[in-house]
Formats: sequence, structure tokens, C-alpha cells
Amino acid sequence: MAKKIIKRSWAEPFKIKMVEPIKMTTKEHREKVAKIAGYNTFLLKSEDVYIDLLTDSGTNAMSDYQWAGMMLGDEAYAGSRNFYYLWDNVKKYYGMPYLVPTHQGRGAEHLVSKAMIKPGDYIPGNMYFTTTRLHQELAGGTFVDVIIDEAHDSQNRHPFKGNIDLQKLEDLFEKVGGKKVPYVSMAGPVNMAGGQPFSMENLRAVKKLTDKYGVKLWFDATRATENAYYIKTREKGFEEKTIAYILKEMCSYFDGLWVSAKKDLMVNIGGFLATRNKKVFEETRNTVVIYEGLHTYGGLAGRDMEAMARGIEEMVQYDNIRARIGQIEYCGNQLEKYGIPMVYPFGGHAIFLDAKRFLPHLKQDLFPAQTLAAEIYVDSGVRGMERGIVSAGRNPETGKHRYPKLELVRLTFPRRVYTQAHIDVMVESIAQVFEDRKKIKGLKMAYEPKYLRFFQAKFAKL
Ligand code: PLI
Repeated sequence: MAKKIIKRSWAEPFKIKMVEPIKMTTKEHREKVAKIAGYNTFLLKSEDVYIDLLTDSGTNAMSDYQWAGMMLGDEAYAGSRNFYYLWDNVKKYYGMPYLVPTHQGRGAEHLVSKAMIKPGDYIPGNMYFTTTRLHQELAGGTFVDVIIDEAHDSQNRHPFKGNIDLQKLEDLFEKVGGKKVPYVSMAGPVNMAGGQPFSMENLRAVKKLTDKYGVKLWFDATRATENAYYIKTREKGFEEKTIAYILKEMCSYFDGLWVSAKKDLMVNIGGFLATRNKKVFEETRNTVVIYEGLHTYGGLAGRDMEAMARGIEEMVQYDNIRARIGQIEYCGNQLEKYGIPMVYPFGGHAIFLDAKRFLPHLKQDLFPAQTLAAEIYVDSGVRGMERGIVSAGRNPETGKHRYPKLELVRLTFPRRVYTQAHIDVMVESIAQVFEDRKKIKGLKMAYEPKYLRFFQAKFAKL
């Protein structure tokens, strides 16, 4: 008789020590507050949200090790011991000799953009990210998308949709000249593409090309451990390597990096830039004093830096990252059973619903992803966010909407926060909205702020 093979599941490598109650609301209440919030999930009060999948940024559960560290905060204005511990761990795990702390990721993007970009420069990158591109533009640069075409197609199953298209990059270098490109901006995984990673092979080739043209290479390492996980599980030759080893090898090809510590490092606030470039370090260590705080705290409390330093040690633990990605895969697999259109492969930090396919009767001008995020909230109190035409903003030269190929709703998973039962509840709600999708009408924009409009824009029902 053939031996029966019994499936062995994974589970979270932690247990729950403290709980935070969440409020259940009625559909009637949610209809009312969604209207007041202009159908923008960023404008809802958190107490009106049941399962909050708006973002994985700063919404993570810290460990007892991190909380214990918070009690060791050295709140001196200058030279806090927590800064030096953080610096040691940045050297050890990212391999970068110099550190400038900032209050969060965009603080670091601001300093790097200001230090490196001159008006008229071009900054190629593997798809835009909202705050990253805005800081590049505010410094006088123009962002150029050089990601592979597969990244713009939600159904393409390329394992490394975050890769840079080497031909597109070289064409840009040839067209404008290496001197007009202060650096290539490479993120991994790529948030706006659906959490898609780049491969080590692609990174090595990009490094070769940037060296050939004398261009620097910078890394948005905000979720770098997720990228490392995908390299380990999808790229030949890395199966036996640790996450820490892969992270260090990735970083070794970059001149510098910036990090929103609110993601990988599992803290509620924090960011930094780190570099091996002494000139950029000296410039940003000076400008941080103007915009963030002294160079040994950069807008953070000592206790925040302690939690970040300890978060670095936890983020590279394989079981942690496996459980995180496993939870997202579980969610994707459940949604697939109902035929819900999504971005493939499933991403590292979120499931992305494909709003163009979910609501094919809505033109992009009617904000399908914004509409879908609002509908899901009203159905069950689950909060996701729009990642489509609203997030893409307007072209600064023409003033017209940018029309991204991807029109998505992001359901983002805070680390170590929700259980499988929460996911089941969320999946059933989305399945219900999908069932009723034909009745859904679009939105019109009623208020539009000048910068990063997705955060504060308001909409009205058609
Ligand atoms: O939110 P900040 O300022 O700490 O970080 C900005 C930032 C930079 N790069 C990347 C890839 C991000 O994802 C990012 C922030 N992301 C947010 C807030 C998100 O919800 O995805």
C-alpha cells in the first residue's frame, strides 16, 4: 500500500501576549462615514475600521524584545547610545559604513534627492513610488520608468517583475549622457507593481551597466528582506543562503540606500539613509540638521532607534519572513477560489486586486480602484487603498492625469498583526462585492490637493 503523505503546514513563529480590541460597526454606519470621508480610505477614522489593510507601514506589532528595548531609550540630544547600536547593526546587516537617521523613509528620500539631483537631471527607476518620485521632481529631476514591460501586466507570471530592462536603461544613458543621471533608483520589491522583486542576476547586470556609464546606483531597501526571500526561493544558487547573506550581497552593489523602517524593521516610526559614499554622507549629515534633527537622532526618540536596531536583527530571521509571505499567499489562494482578479505572482507585502478586471464596466476616469476600495470598506469595514490613477497623480508638465496600466486596490498586511480568521472574513467580503459588482457605479473627484493627492482627495458618487 502506498504511504500516505501528510501535508505539513507552517505557522507563525510567535504567540500573542497582548491584544488590542477592534470595533465592529454596522453597514449603515460605514455608509455614512465613507461618504463623509469622500470615499477615500485615508480619510476614515481608524476606529471605524474593522480589519485595517491600508498599509504595512508603521502598523506592525513589535516583539517583546523590541518593547524591552524601548525602556532603554537614551534621550540625550546628542550622541544617544541607541544611535550607535543602530549604526552598528546598519554596518553589520546592510554593509554600509555611514548612517543618517531620519523620521521616516521620505525624510531620507528628501535628503538624498537634494544632495544628488540637479535641475534637468534624469532619475531612472524600476517603476515610480509616490513619495520617491515627488522628492526627485521637487529637486528638479525627471523620473524615467525603466522597469521590464512584464511589470505593467497584472497577469504576467514572471518571477522577477521588479527587474530593470537593461536596454531601456542603456537607451536613456545614450540619449541624455551619464552625466545627466545622478543615480539609478532601484527598489525591491517594487511596491506599485504589486510587491514584485528583482533578481540578483538583474541587479549584477544593472551594476555593470551603471559602472560602464559612471552612474551611481541607489537602493530603496524599505522591504529588502522580502526581496531577499524571493531570491532565496526563486533564484538558482541561493536556496541554501540565509536572508542576511542575500541582503548583504544585494546591498554590496549599491552606493547607498534609504529605508522606511516602518516596514521591514517592524517599528511604528523611523527611517534612515546609509551609504558608502563619503561625499553624500557628509552632505546629508549636514542637511539632516536643517530638516529632521541632529545627525544622531534625525527626528527620532532614542527608544525608536533602539526598536529599529532590534528590528533589524528580527527582520532577517527566515521563519518571520516565511510566515509573512505565507499569510499573503494564503489570502491570494482563498480569493482565487472565488475567481477574484488579482496581480500575479502574489506580492511580498500585499494582495493587489485588479480593479480594471474587477469592474470592467468602469472607465479609468471613473476611478475604479478608488471605488472598489470604498465598496469593500462599506461591505465589511475592511480597509485597503487605491493604487491606480489617483495615486499616479498628474504630469507636472501637462497637468493631465497620468493613466497607469495598473489600476489596483492594495490589501496590505501589517506584520504579526492579523490571524488567518481575519483573512477568511476579508476574503468573504471581497467575494460578496465581486458577486454584486455589476451594480457598482464610479466616482467623481470633488477635491484635489496639489501634492500626493491620493492621501487627501475627496470623491462623490456619480
Ligand atoms: O512612509 P515613509 O515616509 O516612511 O516611506 C516612504 C516609502 C519609500 N519607499 C517605499 C517603497 C515605500 O513603500 C514607502 C512608503 N510606503 C507606504 C507608506 C506604503 O503604504 O506603502
